[in-house]
Amino acid sequence: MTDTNGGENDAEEEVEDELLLEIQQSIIDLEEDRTEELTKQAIDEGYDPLDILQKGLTKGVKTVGDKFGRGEVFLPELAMSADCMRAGVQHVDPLLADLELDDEDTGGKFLIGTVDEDIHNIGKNILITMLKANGFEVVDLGVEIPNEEFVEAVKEHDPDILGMSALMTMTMDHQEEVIELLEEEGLRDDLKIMVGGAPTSKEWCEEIGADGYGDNADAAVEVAKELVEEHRAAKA
Ligand code: B12
Repeated sequence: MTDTNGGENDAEEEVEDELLLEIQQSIIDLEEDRTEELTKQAIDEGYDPLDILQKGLTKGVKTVGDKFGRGEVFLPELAMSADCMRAGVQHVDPLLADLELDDEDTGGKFLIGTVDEDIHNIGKNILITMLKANGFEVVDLGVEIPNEEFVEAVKEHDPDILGMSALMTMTMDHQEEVIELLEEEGLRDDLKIMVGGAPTSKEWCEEIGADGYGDNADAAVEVAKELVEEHRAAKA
């Protein structure tokens, strides 16, 4: 199994930078305009777009998610935090699109979707931007993809990698179910499988027999590159 925890851009790291902390706080305060303004300021000041994304925006939205989990805020606040996130991401996204992690262009084909009963797509879409920036051809199936639809899409698109995003403990089992279905259809060994999303982990990836995990988009792209190479080498 291939994985990485994201190295220097690890979202779990303690953030000390004032502006990044302000970006986090603007999401916690649900001030969408402020998030947008501060994100633009950070871009103008030359901050690394991955830092803005991971140490600012993502940490902020996850804090609101934690409060929601503890019953301290409710669905309207959760939705507003997503609006804040998007207000920032729309400005970071074009920079991510230009961000090649290295010179190597593997030219891999990545099929991706969010699993059934799950509508979360902000993280998936960020990952897609970064995969494309790194030379991947991406087929995005969208959200709430039934297990069988993943299998049909694998048959249709013949990807190097299938990626499944799941943001909820009650939907992550679909990742395992899709792998089982692919096994039943004799397709499992013809592709690499990556899993991601907040409740997933390296351990979960191993447990369900996936090939790779990434806890953020740049880590995931690095893993994807290795897996494409492995896949191409095995096919050669
Ligand atoms: C924003 C948000 C929403 C938004 C989603 C908007 C959208 N279009 O995506 C809205 C308000 C709509 C929403 C709805 C709900 N949500 Co919500 N939501 C969140 C929140 C706060 C942030 C998610 C997010 O965007 N994070 C930012 C991105 C950048 O990070 P990310 O998604 O993790 O993605 C990164 C990595 O994980 C990785 N990655 C992601 N996908 C993949 C895939 C692959 C293959 C790989 C390799 C890597 C990878 O790369 C990404 C980029 O770095 C989370 C809290 C959290 N801790 O995640 C709760 C959370 C996921 N939601 C939760 C819940 C319960 C819900 C609702 C059921 C609430 C309700 N009562 O209706 C509904 C779900 C409806 C449904 N059927 O899906 C819970 C789930 C709890 C659980 N244990 O399962 C959470 C954890 C909040 C909580 N603590 O309670 N939500």
